[in-house]
Amino acid sequence: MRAWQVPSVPEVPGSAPRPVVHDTASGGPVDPTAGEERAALYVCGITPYDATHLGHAATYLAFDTLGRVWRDAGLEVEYAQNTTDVDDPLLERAARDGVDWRALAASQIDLFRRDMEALRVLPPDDFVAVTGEVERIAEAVAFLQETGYAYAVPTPDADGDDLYFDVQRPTEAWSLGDESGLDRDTMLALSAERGGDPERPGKRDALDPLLWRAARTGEPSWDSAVGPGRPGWHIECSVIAGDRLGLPISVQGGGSDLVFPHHEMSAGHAAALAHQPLAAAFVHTGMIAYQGEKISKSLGNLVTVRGLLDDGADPRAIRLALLSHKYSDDWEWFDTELTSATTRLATWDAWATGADAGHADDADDVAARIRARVADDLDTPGAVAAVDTAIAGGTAVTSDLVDLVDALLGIRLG
Ligand code: 5CA
Ligand code: ZN
Repeated sequence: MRAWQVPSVPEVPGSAPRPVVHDTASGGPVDPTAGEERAALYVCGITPYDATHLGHAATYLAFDTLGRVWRDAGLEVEYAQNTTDVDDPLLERAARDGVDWRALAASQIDLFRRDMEALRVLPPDDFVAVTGEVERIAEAVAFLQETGYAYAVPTPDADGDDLYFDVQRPTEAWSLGDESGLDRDTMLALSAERGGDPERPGKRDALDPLLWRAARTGEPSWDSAVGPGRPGWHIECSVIAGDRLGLPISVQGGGSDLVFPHHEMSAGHAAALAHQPLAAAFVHTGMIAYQGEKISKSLGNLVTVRGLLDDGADPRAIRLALLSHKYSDDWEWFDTELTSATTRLATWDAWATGADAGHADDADDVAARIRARVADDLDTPGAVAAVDTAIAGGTAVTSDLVDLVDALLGIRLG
């Protein structure tokens, strides 16, 4: 599927160190590209039923930063992102509003593209709609059935049976808890909260996730290797990541609400399919709250990128406001975030206006500092502070430094 327009990224002399990132699975810092010249990134994409809110934007900006730092470090980056364009929340919203679910998804994907363009987020090389991959996903589910990892649960109300993944069947590269490190009670609670069905009778283990949902009347379905139906959620991302990037990938990314069950189960499926770990590192962004609660389409406390832009915000200021927080922190958006970022941006713009092509040692020091900060677990607040300090200290600005801020932070000054 078409992604979106590629923003220009200046080439800047020098390079960033290879970034280390916090890996949820090991609980520590990891260089997910150690010994390799290529970085493969998969980031879980939107479920397109409502506008891009600041939580989504912050998540995609964090991985945009990772891609930018990898490029600056001289790595070749391959990036895939899915769109969950068939899933219960999307179908429910379409039914509620009396619109066709396909039309709803298409319109929301379009809005997402526009928001990502406005924020100058580097597009994925592969932007993959789940509805285009159903056949491939069904083949993977059929393989899991043949190899004993998938089993049927009697489903009287459907055309065929739902298929589930057996979390207790050993794989070489994964066992339950490897990615999330959570205890069973927490897993059970999160499974119920985030799309799982621990109460469903007939499963081998309450935590077993759905691989294939057999066709029900009134629901979209596809004919496939495992009969008519549609894919479960986690298998989509395992199959798309493996097909498009090859396993193991360097980083599997998304918000911390995906740690369990989504990334845990995606890792389990990948291990059962390919005898490989899904990723060298699992990287998770914190949750952004607004008015005291996690921003969420289902809660409706949305601050959208589009809304801020329509109110006249400079997209660079939205970007700067989000990058001023550490990606992995949970934090709350206040309307003053944008005011402070706008003020900071005006100071940065004024500074950049004096840029010339000459060389200055202190500008080189600032560049090294910015590069070191972003390479250290994407410390964008540290990089922002480095620019602030340079300006406050009267550092002569060079065009290379302006280019570096553009290349790494995605903000074109001046
Ligand atoms: N389609 C699935 C992933 S396969 C999904 O979670 N879609 S989503 O639209 O709900 O979220 C898209 C991305 O934004 C996910 O990575 C999710 O973790 C992240 N996200 C959602 N809400 C927030 C929030 N409040 N703060 C930060 N990130 C968020
Ligand atoms: Zn996903």
